[in-house]
Amino acid sequence: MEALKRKAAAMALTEVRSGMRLGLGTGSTARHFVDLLGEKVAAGMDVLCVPTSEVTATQARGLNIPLSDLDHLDRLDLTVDGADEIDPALNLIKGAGGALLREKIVAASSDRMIVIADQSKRVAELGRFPLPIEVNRFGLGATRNAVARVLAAYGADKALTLRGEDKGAVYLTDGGHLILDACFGRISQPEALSRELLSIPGVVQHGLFLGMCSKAYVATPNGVEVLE
Ligand code: ABF
Repeated sequence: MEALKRKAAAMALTEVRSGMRLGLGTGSTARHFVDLLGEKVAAGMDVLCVPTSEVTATQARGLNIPLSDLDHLDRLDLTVDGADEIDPALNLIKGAGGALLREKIVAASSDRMIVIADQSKRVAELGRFPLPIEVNRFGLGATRNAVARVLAAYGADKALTLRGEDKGAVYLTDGGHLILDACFGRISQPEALSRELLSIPGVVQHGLFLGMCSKAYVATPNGVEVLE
């Protein structure tokens, strides 16, 4: 599996040119990309990067990859990131790694977003994977109920869980928020669901990335498939 992820990452790296401003994704597949980018930087490639998480920032610093942020860079040329699900239209579910808010801000600030993944991430319809919904700590009970009402209207009749609650340590994002994971089975109206979730004041962001990804490199045992 790791070899497959690395192959997808290597394909995405072929799109990177010296002088580019890059968004660096989060997760085990994006980690391979950052590793390989580090080798290019060591060999003289000139890039300036914005990481999507503290974990990725730490990795990139360790590889001497020059970093900046979106206070200093208005636009990025390309973001390369992983995903939890990819549908045939390249709509995504992201956020298993908890970095969805920064990932979405960085992707939205990029001219192009490329996803790298192994074939297990391909789905005919989004929703098999729980949808992460990042929420503010203030008013959690009310926000959770409001989210549950929206989910019920969209067919998510299974549990809505607060990430980490079952382990006795609630998960906190880099931004200090919490994550609710919502099980759908299938999400038949992702755009409408996205709008409704974002209309709840306590919802900071969710893991539906709709119309943001322009290309995906998906590694299979027979080679890397390009979806666009
Ligand atoms: C990030 O890492 C997340 O948005 C996504 O949830 C996850 C994918 O991780 P992996 O590459 O480890 O499967 O991209």
